[in-house]
Amino acid sequence: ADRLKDKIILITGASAGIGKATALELALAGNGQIKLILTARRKEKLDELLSELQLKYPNIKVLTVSLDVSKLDTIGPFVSGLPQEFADVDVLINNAGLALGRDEIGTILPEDIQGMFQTNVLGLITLTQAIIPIFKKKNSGDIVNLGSIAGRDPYPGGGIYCPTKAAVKSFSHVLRKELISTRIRVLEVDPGNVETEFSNTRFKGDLAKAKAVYANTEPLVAEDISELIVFALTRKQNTVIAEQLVFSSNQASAFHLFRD
Ligand code: 8X3
Repeated sequence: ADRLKDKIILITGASAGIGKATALELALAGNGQIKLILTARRKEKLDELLSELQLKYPNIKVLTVSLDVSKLDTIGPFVSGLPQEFADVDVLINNAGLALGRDEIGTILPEDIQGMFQTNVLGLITLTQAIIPIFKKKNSGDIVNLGSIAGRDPYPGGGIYCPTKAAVKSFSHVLRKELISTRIRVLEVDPGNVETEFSNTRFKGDLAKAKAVYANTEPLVAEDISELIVFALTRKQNTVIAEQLVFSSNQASAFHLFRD
């Protein structure tokens, strides 16, 4: 808990799923003695989360900002415009990301290709670039990147999503190597199936298709992943949990999924 004390923690995609669960888990682990910058497209969801956090932790400092990381030219102004109290970011959690469709290559919609790369890759890279100078200046800071089993074990129907997550992994590797002489940590978490809004988004609101992904598998939930993010962040400074590949007990690869 002491290791989180007074940290300024920026989370993207904090309105739901793993991002939201991570905000709550960090507040719990830090006993409310942290500053959270919560960003997502849906500001009203962030403000609901802000109320929930303030009710539980009267002293917590929370800033909610409507940010769509796919709108690359809004990222620089967002970082340089952070109020002084929140400007000296200590932790960046690159959580925002999405899958759109499971169409085979040759039939993928151009807007889906663009949508996934824009958020999962270009948004993540652009925000990281904007934060890195802050970390380098003080020679400390943590970056958590949300990868996926999809980035290691590409599957049919993942023609774009899988490459975006492979790009996240490659980017994390380069960054870790470039930062080897610093105290800045790069911590990647690679989940398998986690039941969140992920599949609702992928199947564009087709709830039956979304539910079928997790049917009879006892999937992980967002809190299972946020616990691991907080675990990695709260190890001692010299410990880098570079990558965590996480499955439910019914999953062993992108393909091996036991349904009972
Ligand atoms: C989410 C996991 O297997 O649907 O990143 O790609 S999967």
